[in-house]
Amino acid sequence: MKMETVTGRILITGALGQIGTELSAKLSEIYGKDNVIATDIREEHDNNPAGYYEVLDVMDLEKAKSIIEKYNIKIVYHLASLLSGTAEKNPQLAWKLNIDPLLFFLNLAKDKTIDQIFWPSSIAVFGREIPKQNVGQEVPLNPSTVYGITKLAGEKWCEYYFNKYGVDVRSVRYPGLISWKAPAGGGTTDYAVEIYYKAIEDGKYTSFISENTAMPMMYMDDAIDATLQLMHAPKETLTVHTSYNLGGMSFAPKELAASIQKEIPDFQINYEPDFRQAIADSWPSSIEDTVAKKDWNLSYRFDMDAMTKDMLKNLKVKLGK
Ligand code: AKB
Repeated sequence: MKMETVTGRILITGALGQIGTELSAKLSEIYGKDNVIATDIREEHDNNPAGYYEVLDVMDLEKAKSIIEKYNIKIVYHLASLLSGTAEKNPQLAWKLNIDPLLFFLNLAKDKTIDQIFWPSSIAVFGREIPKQNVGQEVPLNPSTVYGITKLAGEKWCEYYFNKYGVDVRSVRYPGLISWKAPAGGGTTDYAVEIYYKAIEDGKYTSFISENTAMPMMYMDDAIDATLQLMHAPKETLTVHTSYNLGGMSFAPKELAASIQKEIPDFQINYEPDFRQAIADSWPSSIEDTVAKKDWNLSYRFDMDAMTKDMLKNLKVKLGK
């Protein structure tokens, strides 16, 4: 891949998380690892592919500022966030962690200290008073979860800073993300990651989401491609300044289990829904993303069966099976 040049360096928060792990690697490949500074709250960072690593609790805004200055950061991928399951248990922490650092980075962009921000929103912004299927870009947003409220507020802040100060902040509403490199943590869609580990390790899985509850999902390779397509798109082509819908695919636990059974015929699944079922019930089952396709050529490479094949192949190697 041809290496791109950047006028300043790139900072990633939450770099050891599910998205951050893969985005750090991809950005290091594209821009050169010396241009990528990975940060996360964790001390250990053995497999960090970026050129630099700094321990950062993203709520420590003084430290964040000193890292921005030290490395001449111009682009921020601000990924650190509490996800839906964890946020429901810690509403106040979720509000502080999911909003304060976003506002901090938006203000740095307003003051022209940094040039561009990526911030992830989620399908959690959707809630009641809309159809379950093919939810469009512009619909009433009525989240019923703490996480959804933080993501909706964040989207509105992004739009406000764009409208008022011309801040170049870009965002997508990620569906559930499925990947094998780093585990998911604290989300409602995490069952769709755990199921693959358990299929390989135990041949069976107990799902905390009920068998027919479909949610929008996406393989991580497609999510990383979409993120970079959006960040590289010419500013003038973008028409959404809250957050772009990403549809990916839509499936229920029963359908994912059937996809795994094509590869592991003896795999068994049963269902014990927990508090996350109510969160899943409040979300759409599928998302429509024609605006992203039109504005910045969003496209996907993986359907459910292609994802299952790739997940199982890579996880078997990772788990030594
Ligand atoms: C979660 O389940 O909380 C996340 C999300 C859909 O944003 N994966």
